[in-house]
Amino acid sequence: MSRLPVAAEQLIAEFGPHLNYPPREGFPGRDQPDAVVPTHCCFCGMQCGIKLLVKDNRVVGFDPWEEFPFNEGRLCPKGVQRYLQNNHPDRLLHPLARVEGRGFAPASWDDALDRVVGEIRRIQSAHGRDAFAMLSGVSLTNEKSYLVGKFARLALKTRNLDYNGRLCMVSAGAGNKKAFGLDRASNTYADLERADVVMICGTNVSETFPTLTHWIWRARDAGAKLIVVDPRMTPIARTADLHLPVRPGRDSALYGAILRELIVHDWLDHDFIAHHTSGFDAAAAAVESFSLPWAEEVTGVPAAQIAQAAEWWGRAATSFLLHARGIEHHTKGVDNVVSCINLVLATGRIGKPYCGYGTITGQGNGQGGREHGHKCDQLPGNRDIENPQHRAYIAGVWGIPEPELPGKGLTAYEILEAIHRGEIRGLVSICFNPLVSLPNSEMVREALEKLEFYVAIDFFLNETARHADIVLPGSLHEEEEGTVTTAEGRVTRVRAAVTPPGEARTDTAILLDLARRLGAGDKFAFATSEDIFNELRVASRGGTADYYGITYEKIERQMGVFWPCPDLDHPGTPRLWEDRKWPTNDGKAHFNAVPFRGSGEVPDPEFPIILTTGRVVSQYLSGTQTRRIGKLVDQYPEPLLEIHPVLAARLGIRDRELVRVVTRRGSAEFPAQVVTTIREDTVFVPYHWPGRKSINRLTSGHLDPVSKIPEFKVSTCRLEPTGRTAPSARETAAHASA
Ligand SMILES: Nc1nc2c(c(=O)[nH]1)N[C@H]1C(S)=C(S)[C@@H](COP(=O)(O)OP(=O)(O)OC[C@H]3O[C@@H](n4cnc5c(=O)[nH]c(N)nc54)[C@H](O)[C@@H]3O)O[C@H]1N2
Ligand SMILES: Nc1nc2c(c(=O)[nH]1)N[C@H]1C(S)=C(S)[C@@H](COP(=O)(O)OP(=O)(O)OC[C@H]3O[C@@H](n4cnc5c(=O)[nH]c(N)nc54)[C@H](O)[C@@H]3O)O[C@H]1N2
Ligand code: SF4
Ligand SMILES: [Mo]
Repeated sequence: MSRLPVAAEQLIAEFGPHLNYPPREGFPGRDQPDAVVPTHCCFCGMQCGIKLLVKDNRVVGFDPWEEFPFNEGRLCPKGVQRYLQNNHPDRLLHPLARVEGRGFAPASWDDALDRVVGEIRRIQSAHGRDAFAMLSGVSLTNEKSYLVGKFARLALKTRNLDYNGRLCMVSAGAGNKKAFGLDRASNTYADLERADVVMICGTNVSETFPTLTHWIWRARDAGAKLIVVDPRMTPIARTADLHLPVRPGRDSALYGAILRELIVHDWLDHDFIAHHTSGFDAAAAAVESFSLPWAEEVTGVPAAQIAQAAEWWGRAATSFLLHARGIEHHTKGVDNVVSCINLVLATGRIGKPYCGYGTITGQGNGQGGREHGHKCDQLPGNRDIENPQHRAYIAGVWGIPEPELPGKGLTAYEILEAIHRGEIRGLVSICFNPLVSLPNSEMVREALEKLEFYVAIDFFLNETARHADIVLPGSLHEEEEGTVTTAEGRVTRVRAAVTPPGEARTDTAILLDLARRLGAGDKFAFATSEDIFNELRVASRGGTADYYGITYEKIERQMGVFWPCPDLDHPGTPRLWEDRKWPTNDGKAHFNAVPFRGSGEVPDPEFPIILTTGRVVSQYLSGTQTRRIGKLVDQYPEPLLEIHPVLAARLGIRDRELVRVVTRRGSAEFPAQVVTTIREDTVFVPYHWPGRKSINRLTSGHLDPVSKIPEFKVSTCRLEPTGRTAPSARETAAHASA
C-alpha cells in the first residue's frame, strides 16, 4: 500500500491518537500557567532538571531549568516530550478488574483492593508466603523503592521480591562492590572536563544519555583523547579519536590485554598499587597470556588499536572511564566491569580531581533504586539481607524480631521461571513490564498465563498488565513528592506538580492502603513522602549507601546532595575515595583476576551471527511511555535490523527487505537497515516494542552467575531473506493506527 502526501487534516485524523494533537478540549495553552514547578525528567539516569508548566491541575508544557547544575537547561528528544503523559488519553483512570472472556471493566477501589488482599491471603495460606511474589522498578523514587522493600517483607511477608534493575544495573553493582565495597560512580561529570583521556565502554551515550555528551565534548574541547569501545560506530564513536569495534561478548579480553600492555610498558602507579590496593599480582597473572595478537584474534579489534588505547590510557595524567550496559548485559557482566576497574586502579587515577570512573545508571532512579532494599538480596542502605548484623539493624528500625524478616529470594528472571514451574502462584508488580523487557519472552508469557492471581500498578496499561486480574492506576513522576539519585550519586528532589487524574492514586497511597488491609498498618504510618524519607535516612545510617545526613531542606539548599552523607552537618561526597579508605575487608581497593571465558551462546554453523540489542534515542525501555508520544514514534516508528553491507551482500539481503531472524527461541521478521557502522559478524535490533516486533522473543535467557543479569547483548542467530520489502515507516504507522 503506497500513499501520496496528505493534507495536515488527514495526518491529524490518522495520527491524532498518537500525536496528542489537536489539543483535546480543555487542554489549555502554555501561555499563562498557574504554576512553574522545577523538577526532573522522568526518563533516564541523568535526571535532567526541567520546569513543568501547570494549568488547572494538568501539565501543559515545560521550560528549561537553567540553574540545575548537571544539564543547565539542556534536554534530549525524550525530555522535551515527557510532559505529554500526565494528560494522555491512555491514562488509567479507574481500577480495572478482569471479567472472564470480556476483558477489563472498571472497579471501585474498595472492591479491587479487597480482591487483591483476598487473593494474597488465599494463595499464601494454601501454598506458603513465598508463593506470592513482587516485582518492582527503579523509575520509582527513593521513597517508593524503600516502601516497596518494606511492604514486601512486612506486609506481603514474602522473600520473593526483585526489581527491574536486575536487567540493568546489577553487574555494575556487583563489580563495584567487589572492587570498592561500595556501589556508586566515583565522580561527578564535572571531573570529565580536564581528563586527558576519556574511555567509553559499551555505551551509546549520544542516544541513551544525550545530555552527558556535553561534558564529554567539554573534555574534547580541552584536548582530551576519546576512546570508544562498541561493536557499532555509534554517534559518539564517530567523534572519537579511537573506536575499538569489539566483537560482542569479548570485552574482558580487550581490557585484559590493555592491562597487560600497561604492565609490559610499566605505565603503572606503583605507589598507589602498593598502598591502596590488593590483588594486583593475581590480576596481572590472569592476563599474562593476553598478548596483542591473541586479543586481536578474540576481540576482532586490530592489535595496533589496542596498543594505541593502552598507550594513551597508560601515559595520561588524568582520565575518566565510563561504561554502561554494552559491557554489563552479559554472562560475564561482572567480569567485564572489574576488568575495566583494574585499568583505573593500575594507573591510580581515582579519588583525585579529573580522575574518575563510573557506570552510567540507566533508569531515572537507577542509582537510588538499587540502594534502598527492593532487591531480593538487599536491605536499606545497600545492606546484605543475609548478614546477621544488617538484619538485626533493620529489624530494629522496623520494630520486628529479626527472625520475622524474610531471607534472600529469587531474582527477576528466576521469579518468572518459578511461576512457570508453578512454584509461585501470585504476583504484584509495580513499574515493570517484564513481558517486553525480559529475554525469552515466550517463556514469560506462558508464566503469566499460569498465575492464579496477578495485580499490576501502573499509569498506562502495559503489555504485561494486560495479563493481570486487577490493574491499579498509579502515579507519574510529576504526581508525587520524593527524591531520586542521579547517575552521579546526587540525591535530588522530584516535586509533585499535579495530583493523579481521575480516580488514579499515588503509588504510595496504593501501597499504604494495601499494607493496612493486610494488617500491617502500624508499620506503615506515613503521612508524607518526607516521613518515608526520614525513616529511610535512619534505615540507611551506617550502611555503605548512607543517606542519614540528607534532608529535603538540604537537597533544596544545595541543589542536590551526594551520598554518602553520614551526618546532618556533612555536605555530601561528590568525589569518592579522596580519603583513600575503601569499605572493603582490608580497607583497600581490590583488583580482580579475570580469566577469559566465552558467552552463553557462541556462533556455530547453525546460528553463525551475533545478535545484540539495545536502544534508540527516541524510545525508552519497553516503550510503554514513549510509544504513546507521537513525535517520538515518528522519529523511529519500528525496530530495524542493523546489518553491514558485506554481510547483507553475502546473504542476499537488500535495504528495507524483511529479514527473518532465527534463534534457538524462535523467529521474527524485521526490516533490514544496511549500515556501514556495525561489525560484519554482528546485527543489532532495538528492543522497545512488544508482540511481533519484540526482539526479546528471540534473546537468550543465559544469566551472569553472580549478578543474574540476562545476556541481552549476545545471542546467536541466523538470518533468512524473505524477498519481501517492508512497507515504509509511514505506511506502517498509518496501518497501525487504522
Ligand atoms: N533513548 C533511550 N535512552 C535511555 C534508555 C532508553 O531506553 N532509551 N534507557 C535507559 C536505561 S534503563 C539504560 S540501562 C541505559 C542504557 O544505555 P546504553 O548502555 O548506552 O545503551 P544500550 O543501547 O543498551 O547499549 C549500549 C551499546 O552497547 C553496545 N554493545 C553491544 N554489545 C556490546 C559488547 O559486547 N561490548 C561493548 N563494548 N559494547 C556492546 C551496543 O552497540 C550499544 O551501542 O540507557 C538509558 N537511557
Ligand atoms: N533485549 C533487550 N532487553 C532489555 C534491555 C536491552 O538492552 N535489550 N535492557 C534492559 C534494561 S537496561 C532495562 S532497565 C529493562 C527495563 O524494563 P522495564 O522496567 O520492564 O521497562 P519499563 O518500560 O520501564 O517498564 C516499566 C513500567 O513502569 C511504568 N512506570 C514508569 N514509572 C512509573 C512510576 O513512577 N510508577 C508506576 N506505578 N509505574 C511506572 C511504565 O509505565 C512501564 O509500564 O529492560 C531490559 N530489557
Ligand atoms: S538525557 Fe535522560 S533525563 Fe535528560 S532529558 Fe533526556 S531522557 Fe530525560
Ligand atoms: Mo536499564
